[in-house]
Amino acid sequence: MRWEQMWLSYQANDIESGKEYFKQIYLATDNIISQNMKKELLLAASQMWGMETLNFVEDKTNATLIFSLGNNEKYKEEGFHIYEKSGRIVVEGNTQKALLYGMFELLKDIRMHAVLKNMDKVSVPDKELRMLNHWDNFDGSIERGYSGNSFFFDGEHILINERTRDYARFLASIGINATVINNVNVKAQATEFITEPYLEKLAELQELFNGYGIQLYCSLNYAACMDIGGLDTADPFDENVINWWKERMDLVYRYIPNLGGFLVKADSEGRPGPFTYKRNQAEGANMLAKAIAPHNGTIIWRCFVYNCMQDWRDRKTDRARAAYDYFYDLDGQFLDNVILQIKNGPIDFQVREPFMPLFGKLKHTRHMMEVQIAQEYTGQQIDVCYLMPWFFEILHMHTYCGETADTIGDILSKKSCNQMGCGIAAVTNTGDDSNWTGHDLAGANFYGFGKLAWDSNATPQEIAKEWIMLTFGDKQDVLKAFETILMMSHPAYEKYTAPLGIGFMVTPHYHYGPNIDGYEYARWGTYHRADHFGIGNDRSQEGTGYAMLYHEPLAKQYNDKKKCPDNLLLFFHHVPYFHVLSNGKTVIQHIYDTHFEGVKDVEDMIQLLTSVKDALDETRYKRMQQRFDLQLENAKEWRDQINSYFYRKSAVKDEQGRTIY
Ligand code: GCW
Repeated sequence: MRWEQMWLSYQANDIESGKEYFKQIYLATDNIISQNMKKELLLAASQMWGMETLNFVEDKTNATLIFSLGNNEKYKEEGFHIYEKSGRIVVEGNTQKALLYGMFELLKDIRMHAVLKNMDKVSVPDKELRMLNHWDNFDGSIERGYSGNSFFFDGEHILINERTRDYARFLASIGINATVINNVNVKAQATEFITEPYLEKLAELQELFNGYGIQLYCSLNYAACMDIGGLDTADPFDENVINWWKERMDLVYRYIPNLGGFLVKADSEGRPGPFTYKRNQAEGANMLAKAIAPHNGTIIWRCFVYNCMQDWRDRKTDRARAAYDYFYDLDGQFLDNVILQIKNGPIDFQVREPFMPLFGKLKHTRHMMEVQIAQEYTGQQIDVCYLMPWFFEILHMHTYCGETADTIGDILSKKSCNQMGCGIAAVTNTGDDSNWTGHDLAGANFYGFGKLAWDSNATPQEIAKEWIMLTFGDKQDVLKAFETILMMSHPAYEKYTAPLGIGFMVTPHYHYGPNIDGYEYARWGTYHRADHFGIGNDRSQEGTGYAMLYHEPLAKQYNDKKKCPDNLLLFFHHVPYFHVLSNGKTVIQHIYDTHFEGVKDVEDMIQLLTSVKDALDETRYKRMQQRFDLQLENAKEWRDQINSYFYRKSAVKDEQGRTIY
């Protein structure tokens, strides 16, 4: 099966201008990246204009397209400058990788029919680490994967082929510079990744990635020293454990000298970690960090640590507090080559959550943010849910950390909280489906993440337009229809699923479709606490106190029912169904209204898709249409289950007398 090219299909539309600049190309250096650049330029030129060869020249005097290595502090390591002057285009950067990014930008501009004459743009990424996290298992399955199986692994083998190369091209084309290829839940055979039989293959993969400016990372099993090392402890203070990891890292780096490092999920959802030995998270992370430091490696340590054996009767323990409670006091204790990886919200990638209060509180610890473009809780790539508006909102939230630059985006781009080299990671939505992402429109999340990772100020709407044009061509009606669909999709999903920031209410384990009480009496710490009178979690000062973990004025705002934003009300408060929201509606009426509206939104999206049917190729149209049918069913199921549940609980009728079962 041949796979598709997503936004890198140079045949998506007719390109007239630009060809004249491809007459003589000056690309002086000869290294693994420049070779790939030559290949890409030829591929693009042949597909856009039918050119069969390109003329790469040694002398720039008459060159029409010049890639030039320079030394300009402003561009740092990865930024570039593209300008047109007197019939020639110059792409400048300080490193070969910067030129690679500049090349992809130029090709994009050409395909977007940008005016090349006198163009002049400088682009420097605002975040250093722009990373994907794959939850791919060694057997080829993918945890929370919704687009087929892994293209990295099959039956405990590491795959490296043309598809891997295309993957690397995609990443480079949107500026992603690091990737973790295996699931953070490292079990069984995957623990052996760091043994000789696999290291050779991983080295080969890193070699391929080198050609696209991508650093390879792997996830590791904290108890590997026991599982494969034969030790009887994983205590980070134990001499044997310390030595085992030192030797292990030496071995790993002998094979892969420029491996980025490791991502670690410890003491979380059954994974081993330092807690077993009464050591804290810093003690655990630092042991690995010391072992990897001689090789300039980095340990990325996840903060997704919470008690997943909670008693649902217990109203004081609050999963939302967990990461804060475990990590806040350790601020300043992590070594410099540790980066904490913090999920955007305190619970788990819900359609709406407040931001994790560790942002703006950690002042002496490197940290980055983790988001999820695999749509585990946002429709599983059956329902369309374009996440960039949501991520954009998160990146622009103020933490009120006391510095002028105080948004989450500012922190991730080193502007505040003493950050040195940090960034953003996304749990990715890719698999071996021919279109890579299952839903064709889910490609917008892959593309969009790269763009926002590069620049927190890239607007979701512009990103969407760009992506549609590169992926589907430039027919105006298609552009308009898809742009509308994408931009309405996250609000729609929020409307027809769990209301007012309450989250969860999903089918246990699978996390698709409604099951309002599915997690209510379970151990996972995700409750809605609905009864005959009201609904919501009391996280105010009188409740679990979570609201007070934020800097002022946020703490006060979240703590007060009357000031708390509507869309987070039930996250922070338990309120009666008659509580009046800022829009003047009662909570119960809001629930009814949004759930009816959400379904209507999906119907509108389907109409939009149908309206451009003739302008789309059949394969993609059919794939999308089938998914939209399922999405409509899903939305109806959510609407009717949620509305019926709360109607029966509250016994309050819908003001508009619509059908509630
Ligand atoms: O949301 C939960 C997922 C798990 C995942 C975990 C995590 C990889 O349901 O499948 O495990 O988060 O982030 O570690």
